[in-house]
Amino acid sequence: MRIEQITVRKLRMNLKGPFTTSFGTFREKIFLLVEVKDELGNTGWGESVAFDAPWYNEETYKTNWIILEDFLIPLLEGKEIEHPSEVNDIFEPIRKNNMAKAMVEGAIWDLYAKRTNQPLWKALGGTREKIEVGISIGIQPDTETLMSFIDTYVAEGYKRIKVKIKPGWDVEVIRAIRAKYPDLPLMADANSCYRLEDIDMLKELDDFNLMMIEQPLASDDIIDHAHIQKVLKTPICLDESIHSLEDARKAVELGSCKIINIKIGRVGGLTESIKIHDYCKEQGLDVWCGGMLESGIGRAHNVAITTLSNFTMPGDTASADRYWDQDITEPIVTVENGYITVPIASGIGYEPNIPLMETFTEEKKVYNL
Ligand code: OSB
Ligand code: MG
Repeated sequence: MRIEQITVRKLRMNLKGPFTTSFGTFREKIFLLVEVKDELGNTGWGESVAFDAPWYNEETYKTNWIILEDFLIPLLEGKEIEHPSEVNDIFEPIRKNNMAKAMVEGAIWDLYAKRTNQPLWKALGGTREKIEVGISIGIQPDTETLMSFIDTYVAEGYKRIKVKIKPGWDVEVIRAIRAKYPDLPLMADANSCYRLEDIDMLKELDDFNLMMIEQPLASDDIIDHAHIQKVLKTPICLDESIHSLEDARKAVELGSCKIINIKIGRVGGLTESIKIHDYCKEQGLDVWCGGMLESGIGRAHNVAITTLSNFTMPGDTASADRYWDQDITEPIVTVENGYITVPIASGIGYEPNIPLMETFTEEKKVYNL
């Protein structure tokens, strides 16, 4: 197949409520979507998980657009692609910019699955027809507010609760949750806000039987994480620090984590996600799929990758209605009793509702290759 056209859209969607992490608060989501078209007129969709500011990693939706226009599109020009796993190699000359690469690669995977009449998850080698889902809850103004969110999501059946932590919103918050819910599958995500000298606080968290502590230390660190994993019985899960199979291998060899959160955008696409998944399976590490407050297009890709056999822990791909008044796919991603039933339609299985999408679109550009 040849990619003959790429359409980029910049969307702006309001979140239902603010989502606060240790690095900042999201009230809306500004992001890019791409639609790719082949020589037969098949199309595929991808979403970039880069935010509008370089808070989580160094990319933004604007840097994605530049990389796409100046480098990724020229690399695709005139290329005959047999299989989407080749896209990774085509983009190899470009360092990093993983979220920009992943949005195009994901769209080509969707197109390929449609072209070959199969659901994306089957094309990826997935085996599960239902996936387990957890939910990530942002930092709240007070513990009572947090507790009422937890009550709601537990009642809705989510399989585990993740709470964001930061200095001043950590041990006491976890203690309060455990007092009410001693057995709840619970974890904490620090988004890189602690340092090695916070080891005493991390040791206190070790007493609460958490499933894992996600990315406690710096976003580029695997050395200090190895130091703290040695003294903690709670598994460390790495998110921000892992950008590739090579990063995963080094973290595992050093003992920096026992679990990896795979985000398709952070690692540069579905092909690299599969490689990390396969490696972790061989090494006996659990993996799960993280979220980036995506629209239905990005969440559809998350659902597909989570069907691989070593995604043994619930992911963050919560129901669309937890984020948006109206999501842009048909159907919308829906969690029932803590499970998403994986779609059987070909491709991503959640098709864009274009008229609705247009209402959130602020810019659009068509590239003919
Ligand atoms: O670290 O997993 C994270 C949201 C924004 C940026 C980083 C993260 C998150 C989440 C929410 O935890 C995941 C989601 O519900 O999509
Ligand atoms: Mg995280």
